[in-house]
Amino acid sequence: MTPVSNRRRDLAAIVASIAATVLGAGLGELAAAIVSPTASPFAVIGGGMIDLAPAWAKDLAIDLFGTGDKAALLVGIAVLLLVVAGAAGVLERRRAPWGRVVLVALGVIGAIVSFTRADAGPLSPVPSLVAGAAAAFVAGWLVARLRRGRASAASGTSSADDDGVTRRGVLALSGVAVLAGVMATAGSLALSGGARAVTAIRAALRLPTPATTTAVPAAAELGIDGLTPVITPSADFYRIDTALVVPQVDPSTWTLRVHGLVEQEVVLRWDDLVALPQKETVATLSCVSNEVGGTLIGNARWLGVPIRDILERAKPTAEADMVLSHSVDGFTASTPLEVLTDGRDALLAIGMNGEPLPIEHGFPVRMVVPGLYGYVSATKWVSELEVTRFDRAEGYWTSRGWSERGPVKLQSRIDVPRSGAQVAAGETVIAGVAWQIHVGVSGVEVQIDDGPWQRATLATAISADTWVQWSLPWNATSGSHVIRCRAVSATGETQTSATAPPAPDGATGWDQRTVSVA
Ligand SMILES: Nc1nc2c(c(=O)[nH]1)N[C@H]1C(S)=C(S)[C@@H](COP(=O)(O)O)O[C@H]1N2
Ligand SMILES: [Mo]
Repeated sequence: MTPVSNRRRDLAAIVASIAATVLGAGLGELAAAIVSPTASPFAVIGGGMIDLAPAWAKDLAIDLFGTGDKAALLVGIAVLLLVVAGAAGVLERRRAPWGRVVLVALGVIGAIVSFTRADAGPLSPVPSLVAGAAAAFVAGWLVARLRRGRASAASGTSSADDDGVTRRGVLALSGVAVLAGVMATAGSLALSGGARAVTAIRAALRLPTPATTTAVPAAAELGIDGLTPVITPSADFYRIDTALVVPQVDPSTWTLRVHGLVEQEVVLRWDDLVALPQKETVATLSCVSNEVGGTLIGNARWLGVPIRDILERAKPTAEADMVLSHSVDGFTASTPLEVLTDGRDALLAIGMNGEPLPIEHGFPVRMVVPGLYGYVSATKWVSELEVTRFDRAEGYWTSRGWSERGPVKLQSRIDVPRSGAQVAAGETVIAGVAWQIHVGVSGVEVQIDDGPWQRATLATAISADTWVQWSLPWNATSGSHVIRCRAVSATGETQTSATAPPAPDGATGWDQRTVSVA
């Protein structure tokens, strides 16, 4: 036995084990597509990792990958899995059956984690167990062939290249296993009928006509090139959530249970909800993770039923001070009862910009509460309103170190010119958006280099619940310039220059752009 052939055999074992794992993973996905899409081994492990991640990890992931954080996580898991699979191959060749044990253990870990997921059912562990068992079986079989090749070569009963042929045979079979794994994965995608079904149901839905609407005045839109439109198209609306697999909720089986500290438990079905008087309102939604100058904020027309109308039926008891909203996927948000009943347009929303909610924005029903960051108010795929107290329960992000309450802070952003933009000297324009949702903005001031603060022109605000566009003409002189902006709230407060990071309750500081004028 030469060292070279040993190394070659190790390599062949690594390839075989990785191929077996690709096949196992593919079969796991196929099993998940049949029993329950959210039980996919990748979704289960990724979801578990997201839930275990500490507070800073949310921001770090958003910083590093933007809203592609989920794809990055899945790629990371896949790479890690293949590294472990490769090691298991070497282990199996040298110390059988320990390689198989490692692969089965991976499946068992997935099965155990699957039980901890919010939407776990009795079949949830099946896909992970299928994946682990298939990977172990195929890896064991392939590596055994490698070992047999060695045995026959060593005993001298076969020709000298018997080893090579066996190794090549194992590599060829590994190729077949990878192909089968890829086909199984493709099959699982084709079989994801649940997602297609809900997409079709959504497409066929007709939204009820609102009893009251909010008009969007023409003067709310300044119409400046490069300035964020006052209403964000749904396709451009930022998306933030912990759901690795977007929940697929059929309105015909959706229910909302209102319970806890209430005199009367209430269960609403979709037909009950759409039969109630609907309100259409415009509100800006911001993520607490939005950095100064960031884009995790959008403004949309929302259609839905005021949450206070639902709470009125349930009659919260005097001791209640919070509503913990639950999503079908286990996410929770703690919203002060006071905010939900003070008369603002806090909605159980079913429509966004004139259409049913997009599936990734919470179809069929989500919450929208003007004035609060999304993490304490905007529960998507909402299924439960638990009336409780702040000293008895905590929302998802609060238990991970974020603040218990999250009123949106006074902020303003420069959209034009873009950071690092090349601007031609002469008359141009500086423009952006400003907000303190549910308080309103009375002015925006702009400073160029160390010059005086100049008052910008505000567009007509749709309401205090939305951001407002602003602009300032600028006679740009050649050279490099620093532009800063700050908002003044409707209550006369000036946006603070003190910088704070997003955690634990929202970023502060002034947005600033450096532009070079030619
Ligand atoms: N079910 C569920 N709802 C959720 C979240 C979540 O992770 N899961 N994230 C919240 C956060 S942090 C924000 S900022 C908003 C974002 O809503 P959007 O994705 O529609 O923009 O949803 C909120 N609702
Ligand atoms: Mo958020």
